[in-house]
Amino acid sequence: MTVDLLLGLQWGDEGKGKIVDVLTSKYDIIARFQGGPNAGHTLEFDGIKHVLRTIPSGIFHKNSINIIGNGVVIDPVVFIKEIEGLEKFNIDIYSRLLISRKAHLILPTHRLLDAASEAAKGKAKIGSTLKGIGPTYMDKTGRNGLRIGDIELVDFKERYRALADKHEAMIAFHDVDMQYNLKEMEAEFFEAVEQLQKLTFIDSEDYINKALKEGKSILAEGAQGSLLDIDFGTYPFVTSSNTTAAGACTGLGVPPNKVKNVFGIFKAYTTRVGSGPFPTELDNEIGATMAKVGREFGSVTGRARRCGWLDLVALKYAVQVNGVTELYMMKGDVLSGFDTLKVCTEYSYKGQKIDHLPYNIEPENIKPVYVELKGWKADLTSMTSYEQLPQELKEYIKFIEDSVEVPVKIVSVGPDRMQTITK
Ligand code: 2SA
Ligand code: MG
Repeated sequence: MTVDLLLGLQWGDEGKGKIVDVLTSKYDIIARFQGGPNAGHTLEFDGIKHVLRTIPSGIFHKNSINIIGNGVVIDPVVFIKEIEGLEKFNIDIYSRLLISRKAHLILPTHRLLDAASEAAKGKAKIGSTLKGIGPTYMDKTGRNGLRIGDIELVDFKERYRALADKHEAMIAFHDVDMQYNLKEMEAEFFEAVEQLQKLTFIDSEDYINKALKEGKSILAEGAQGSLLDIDFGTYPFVTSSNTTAAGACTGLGVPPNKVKNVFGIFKAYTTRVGSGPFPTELDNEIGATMAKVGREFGSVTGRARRCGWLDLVALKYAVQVNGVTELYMMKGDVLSGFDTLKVCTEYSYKGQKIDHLPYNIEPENIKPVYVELKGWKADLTSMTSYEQLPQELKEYIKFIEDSVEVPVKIVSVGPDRMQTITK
């Protein structure tokens, strides 16, 4: 069998959690391949809202196996809290969740280093989620990291100490004013590591490839979004992993020729949290309306998200880099009520019109060029079929499809599982 990918095409928060939940019943295995507790995948059903951080969204389905792949970074403290939250709903996590031994561990000092690095950057800060993501991936590529498999070694504590001591020296080097109680953080860390050992650690690349041979179907669930990719995103305002399609191969050990469908999720408009360029940002009433109606606040950190019009230049770029085969449009309901909608189709770059994402998309270099489309007034949230959708919305969708040359297959009209229209 093959692997399908589900990826966010913008700057994250496209609604991946909801869609992966809608899709999971079709797959035997759901796997996360990158990122860590910087993600917050929101799922709503039966009147309850769940926010998943590191655990794949298939955990709510009793027949799915969920894998945390080697490309993920795990903070045991956050992870155990997430498990405890799920246990309240009587979910048998222990039989449904497997963790790669090669996934890296986020240490308490990684979180401190993240904070120290951001503080030292001052105005130039990335706006990181302060979960220790950057420093953990730095240790991974710097070949210093600790992995899940190391927990099983007799000298884990010594290895931990050596790395944490080095981190402490680095924190001091940043020379920023920071108060912390590392002893307390470490006690919590080791308690969580103890708990973590109740879970099953596996050699996930072997497990996954054998599962493929046995005919099992796999869905790889991306976190963050394509424009936050370490290579193809708006560097340096990005996260530290490959959020794009290729990341699923390196983050799970899946060969490229086993990847089949690539589902790309995007919002009908655009949002971004943290710093960095955002060409179609609306720092005005329209943006404020989108934020309010769309409840645009980070599911984890509660940070307000910046809002703006749909950027088709950026979307086309993401579709290209990922090889998207189907598009899923989220939050169309949030755009109800506007007389006209703008869509960015080109950038004006150094006085010339271009239709691709240039190296530097800082506001002083590019200005978005918009096309105006008619808005719609109807409330979409109780609509259940594509035929019911307003003509203007259908035209909005058609405009997107013609521009990026990939069909929109799902239109989401609300946060609930049920508010999902298949075209
Ligand atoms: P980091 O923490 O090092 O990965 O941050 C680097 C940049 O990546 C952005 N980033 C995100 N953007 C949107 N959503 C994210 N996840 C949470 C969510 C965020 C939240 O899904 O709701 O709760 O606020 C996410 N994770 C990382 C981040 O803003 C930096 O720009
Ligand atoms: Mg999110």
